Amino acid sequence: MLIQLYENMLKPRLIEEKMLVLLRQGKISKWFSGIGQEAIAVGVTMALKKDEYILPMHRNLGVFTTRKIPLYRLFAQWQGKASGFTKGRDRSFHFGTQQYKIVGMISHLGPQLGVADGIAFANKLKGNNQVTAVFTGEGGTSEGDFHEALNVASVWQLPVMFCVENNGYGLSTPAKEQFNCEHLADKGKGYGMESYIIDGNNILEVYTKVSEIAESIRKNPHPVLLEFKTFRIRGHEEASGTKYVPQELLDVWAKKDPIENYQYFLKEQGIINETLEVELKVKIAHEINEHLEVALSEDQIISDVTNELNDVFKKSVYQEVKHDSNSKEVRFVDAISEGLKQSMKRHDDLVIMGQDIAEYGGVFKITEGFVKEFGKDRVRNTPICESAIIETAMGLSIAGIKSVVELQFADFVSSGFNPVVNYLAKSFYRWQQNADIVLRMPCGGDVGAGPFHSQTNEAWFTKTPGLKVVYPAFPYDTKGLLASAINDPNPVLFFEHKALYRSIRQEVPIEYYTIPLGEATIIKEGNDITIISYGAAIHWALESLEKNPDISADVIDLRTLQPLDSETIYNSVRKTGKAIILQEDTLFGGISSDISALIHENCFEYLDAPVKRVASIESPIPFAKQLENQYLPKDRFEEELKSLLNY
Ligand SMILES: Cc1ncc(C[n+]2csc(CCOP(=O)(O)OP(=O)(O)O)c2C)c(N)n1
Ligand SMILES: [Mg+2]
Repeated sequence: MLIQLYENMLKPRLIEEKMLVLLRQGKISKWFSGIGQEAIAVGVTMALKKDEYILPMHRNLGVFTTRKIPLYRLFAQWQGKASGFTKGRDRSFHFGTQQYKIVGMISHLGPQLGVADGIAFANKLKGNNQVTAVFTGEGGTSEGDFHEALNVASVWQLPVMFCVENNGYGLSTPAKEQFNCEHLADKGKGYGMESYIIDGNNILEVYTKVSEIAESIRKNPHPVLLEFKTFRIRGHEEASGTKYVPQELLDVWAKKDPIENYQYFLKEQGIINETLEVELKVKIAHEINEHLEVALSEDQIISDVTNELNDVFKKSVYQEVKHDSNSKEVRFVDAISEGLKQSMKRHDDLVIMGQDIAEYGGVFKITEGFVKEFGKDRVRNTPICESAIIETAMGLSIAGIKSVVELQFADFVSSGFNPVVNYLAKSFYRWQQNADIVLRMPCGGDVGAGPFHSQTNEAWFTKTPGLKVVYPAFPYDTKGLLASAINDPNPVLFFEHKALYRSIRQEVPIEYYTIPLGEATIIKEGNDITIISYGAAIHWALESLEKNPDISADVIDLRTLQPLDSETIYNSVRKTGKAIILQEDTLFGGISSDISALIHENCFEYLDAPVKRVASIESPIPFAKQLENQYLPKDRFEEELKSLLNY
C-alpha cells in the first residue's frame, strides 16, 4: 500500500511533465496543473471503493489515473479524439465515465457539489452504504452552489464527502479575497456538519484520515466537510503564469512537495531504494510514451451534422399506453395530480422533490396525500435552493433514478437556471449521460400576481438544445403528456398554466395512458386561416372564435414546443394560406417568432398574407388588473385576427 500510494502520485506527476511539453508543441489546447496537489486526489481515490462515485475538478488528474483509466483514452480526450470520452465535444477534464464511476465537472465549478448530493441521495435510498466524494477549489466555495449543496446534504444527512482543496488562489485571487474566515472547515459548524482540516501535501495523512472518515460515513450516512491545505505551485493554467504570487510563498511550498517528501520518507524507512524509484519511473514513462503514441496516431474526429444532432437526446422508444373508455370530468389540476400519482405507482423508484410538496401538498395541492401513499423518501420537501435540487436530480439520474422536480412557480427556475441550461441540457451530448428529469413549471399570467408569479418563461428554454419543452392546454393532454415526459429519459420542462388549473375541465380517462411528445393537435378545423397557439392562449383563441362563428379557422394546439411539430403547422398553412400565432409571452425572441420564420421559409408560395404574431407587450408582467389586461394579448387577438382575414 505504501508503495502503491507513491506510484499513484508519481503517475499524474510524470504525465503532467509530459503534457507541459506537448502544450508547448501545440498538441494539446490548455493545461490546468495539479502539480503539488497530487496527494489529495490520489489519497481520496485510494480511500474510496472502486464502485463509489468521485466527482473531481480540473486539478485532479490523480483521480483518473488512480481509477486506472487507460492513458491513451485520457490523451485522446485532451486532443478531442474518438477514444476520449466526449467524441471531441468537450475538452480537458469535462467528462464523466460510468465505467470508472467518475463524474467530471462542468466549467461552472459549483454544480458538481449538488450533483454529488444526488448521487449520495440515491445511495442512501438504495441503502448500499456507499460514500460519494466531490471536489472543489477554495474559490468555488464562494459560489451559491456550495452553500446550497452543503445545506441540503446536512438537512438530508447524505453520505457525501465535500473535499475542498484550498490551494491559496482562485486564478489570481488569493484566498483572503475569496472568503473572510480563517479556515473553510470552520463553515462546517454553520451547516451542522462534521469538518476536518487535513494536510493536503501529506499523502499518509490524507489517505489515513479520509479512509477513516469514509468508513464512518458508510456505517452511518452523513456529510463531512474536508479542507485540504495545499498550494498551487504553477499558474491557474499554463498561459496565465504565477507573477502575482509572492516568491516567498512559492519557496515555502516548494519544500512541501508531496512526492519528494514522501519519497524521502519511504527511503528513510527502507521501503524503497534508488533502484526501485528508477524502476517505477521508467515503467511509468514507458506506459506514458506507449499510450501517447496510440493517441497521437489516432485521426482527428470527423462527424457530420446528422450524427451530432442525433446525440443531443438519448434515444428512447415511445411507450404507448392506450386508455379504455372509463373517464370522468376533472379539472386541469386534478389531471396533473392523478397523472403524477399514477407515474409514481408505475415507476416504483421515481422521486419527486420540491418546496412544501410533502405534508403541505404543494402550494397548488397537486401532491396532496402523496406522502401518505409513497412515503417521505420519495416525496421530498426541499430547502429553498433551486440550483442544488436540480443538481440533485441530475445526480439521481446518474445513479439511475428518475425524478420530478416541482418548481413552486416557474418564475423561480431562474434561481436554478445554470444547472438546467448547462448541466441537464448538455450532459448527454457531452458524455452520453442522460438527465432523466421532469421540471414541473406552474406558470402564466391572468392571475393578478405580478412580475414574479406570472411569467411564462418557456422561451428561456426552447432555444437551448438538449431540453424538451411541453406546454399543454387541456386536462386530457396534460395527463398523457406528463406520463410521457416522465417516461422520457431526457430533461423535460413541463409547463402548467396556473390560470387553467381550476378553470378548465374535461373528460379524462381514469387509468394511466400516454400521449407522445412532439405532436401538435388540430382542435378545430377550418379553411380561411391557421391559428397557432399553446397553453392558456389556446383558450383565448377559442373564445374569439366563439364570438365570431363565421370565421373558418384551423386551430393548432402545439402541446409540445421542443421538439416542435412543424409539419402539422405547414400542412395547415398550405391549406389556409394565412397564419396567426398567439403567444402569451412577450413578443421579441418568443417561439412565435421562430414559427413565423419557419412558415415563411417553408410555405412562402402558399401564403396570401404575411404571418402575424400576437403576444404580450414588451414590459414585465404587471400586477393590477387593468395593467395586466393591457399587457396580455387576450383582447388584441380578435382584432388582429380579423385584420389578417381582411388582408
Ligand atoms: C461560474 C464561473 N465563474 C468563473 C469561472 C472562471 N474560473 C475557472 S477556474 C477559476 C478559479 C477557481 O478557483 P478554485 O476554486 O480555487 O480552484 P483552483 O483553480 O484553485 O483549483 C475561475 C475563476 C468559471 N469557470 N465559472
Ligand atoms: Mg484555489
